[in-house]
Amino acid sequence: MAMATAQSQSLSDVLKSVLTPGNVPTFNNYIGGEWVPAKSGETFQNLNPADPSDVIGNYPQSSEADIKDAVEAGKKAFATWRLMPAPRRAEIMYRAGQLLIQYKEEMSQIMTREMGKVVAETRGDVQEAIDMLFYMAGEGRRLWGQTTPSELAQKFCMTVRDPLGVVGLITPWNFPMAIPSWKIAPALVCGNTMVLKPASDTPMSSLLLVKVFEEAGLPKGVLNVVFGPGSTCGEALMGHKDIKLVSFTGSTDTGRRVNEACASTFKHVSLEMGGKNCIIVMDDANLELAVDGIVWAAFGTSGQRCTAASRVIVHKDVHAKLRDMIVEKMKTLKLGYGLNDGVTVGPVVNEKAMKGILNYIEIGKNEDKAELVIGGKRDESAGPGWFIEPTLFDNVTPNMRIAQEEIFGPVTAMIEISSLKEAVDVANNIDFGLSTAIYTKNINQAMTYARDVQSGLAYINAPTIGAEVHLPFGGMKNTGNGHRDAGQACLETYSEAKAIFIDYSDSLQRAQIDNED
Ligand code: UN1
Repeated sequence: MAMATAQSQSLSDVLKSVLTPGNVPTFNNYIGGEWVPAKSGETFQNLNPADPSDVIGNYPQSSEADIKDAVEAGKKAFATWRLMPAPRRAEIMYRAGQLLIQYKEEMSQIMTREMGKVVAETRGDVQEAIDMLFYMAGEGRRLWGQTTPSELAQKFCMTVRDPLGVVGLITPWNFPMAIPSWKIAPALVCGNTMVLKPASDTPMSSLLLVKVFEEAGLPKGVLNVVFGPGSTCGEALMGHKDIKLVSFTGSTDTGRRVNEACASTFKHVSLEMGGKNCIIVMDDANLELAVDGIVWAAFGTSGQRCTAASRVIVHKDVHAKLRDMIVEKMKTLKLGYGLNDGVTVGPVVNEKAMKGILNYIEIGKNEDKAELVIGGKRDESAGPGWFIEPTLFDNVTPNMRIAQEEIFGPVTAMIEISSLKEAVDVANNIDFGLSTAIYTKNINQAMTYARDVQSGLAYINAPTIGAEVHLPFGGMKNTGNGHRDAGQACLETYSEAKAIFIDYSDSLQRAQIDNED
């Protein structure tokens, strides 16, 4: 079959080439508005986790030299992009959002094929990118600073937001359009240029997002994408003197490395890392509702969300009943290829991930008291790919490894408590602080939980997943470094405050000195 490349094709032709059965296109990096292969000439394959014999495409195996070119292109484009009025920059983003709407279905299908989650969820992923583009496009006509009084009579004070320059974006595979959009959209509207280094498990979704911006008329060099491993491309971004910010979403271990690598050049660093999220179920909860929330939050995206509920902290009076109800609901889940009818849980992303999750299941089984209730195995009947049965442990105690460490798979652990105070203590007794939830009808309990819980997202009578783009997304403790994606907060990450003072007295007015009559 003829090899197609992304360089000369329109977005709709690229989509067609990927969707044509048997066709395996080869794609390039996007640097300075040109589609170019890696300098090494090497490529890597993008495989379907539901069926690894299904090759979706070939992508450039890039290295430091490619990153250097991309940063250079970003620097060149920055000179003019920063001067384009923000409302004009935003218009490009509106057009990009409209293109995503137009091609949402094709993009969702391709995303399911490359990373596994079921198509209802990949539609949500593309939708989240649409929401973020429109939300940030609106910012083009706000980007508010402050006007504030001066201590001197004939002086005017205000702040504006300056872009940082060329920023580096390192994004994960579990939300391959939503998370890049959380970073690209505010970076663009604030006037930055950027180099995107997407996860190697999901190059196609990132490429499609970049194609969308190309077709929407983004000037050359503003958004560059370089495919390749973190060990070369990620490191090269972090080590490049002209990268001003590295925004990273991924594991806590890699985030620590990003933080260290960026320290000596004083880069800004925005980190969104692991989670060990919980759902608390109190004795007065609507248990049907709680079960729906638990099963969705624990097994949606096969548990591969930073926000997945991997602990269920349950009041002793409803423990046995809740457990039975969860098991019943789990039996209705259907494991399989996410594009097939009726499938509710897809594969995990690759073989290494599968082995890591199965290893955690073994660790859980070897804990003295913990009981494996249902699941716990690879399921080869679901397909040739990386399928793991949704898995429930019970009688887990708060310090067991399966209650402390991020598993990033379809595994959740029930922990019994006897009071709200104990529930919140258990919820907080971890190194992470991304998302938590409580099911209770008691407003006093709900508000006490909301006051005391240490997590960046806190849900009442709703599961740990379901963030919306106009609210800040991020976590406390080892989940982050104080930054937030999305919401108004992301504008702080992608801009710097400049305080401007205008003196209209025609004389020297000295602050702190001439302010007395
Ligand atoms: C993630 O888990 O990595 O709230 C992101 C949610 C989604 C985003 C999750 N809107 O679960």
